[in-house]
Amino acid sequence: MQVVKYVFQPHGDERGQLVALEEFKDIPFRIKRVYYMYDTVDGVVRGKHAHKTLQQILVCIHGSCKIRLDNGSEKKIVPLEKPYEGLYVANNMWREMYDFSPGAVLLVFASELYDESDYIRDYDEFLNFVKERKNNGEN
Ligand code: T46
Repeated sequence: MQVVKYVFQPHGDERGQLVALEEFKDIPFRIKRVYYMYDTVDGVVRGKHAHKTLQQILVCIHGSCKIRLDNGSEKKIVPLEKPYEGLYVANNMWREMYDFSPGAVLLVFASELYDESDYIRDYDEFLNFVKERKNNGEN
């Protein structure tokens, strides 16, 4: 499984750092939605789903957390610890976010508007989805 992590260019000077992200340049899709999570309760695991079409870039802009990615046959754990790093998460990837440090803020850029019907929340359904895509010659 290939993990795609972007390292964004900070504009640093004596005042501190600034990161600017533009669609199709730093973010590989049109940004239709931005959301973020904070005050995450200690020990909690978020996510536990995949998507039919949604692509996202996850940036832990404060603190740290871990992302578990699962493509149906392989799993990888990706730590997000830097505000200038973005993890690309494709639709067909089961994702779990956990191990949030106190005060962590996870910012997400999404390629689509919120749509509950795009979620695959059942793991067996996810495995079937991945299998069908493979049978159809899709990634
Ligand atoms: C994902 C991971 C990384 C909305 O109303 N609009 C939104 O855009 C989103 C993302 C959520 N919601 C509502 C739906 C639920 O009532 O906010 C509540 C929490 O959402 P959810 O349980 O889906 O949150 P996570 O942290 O499990 O997952 C989220 C995204 O939903 C998901 O697409 O990939 O973050």
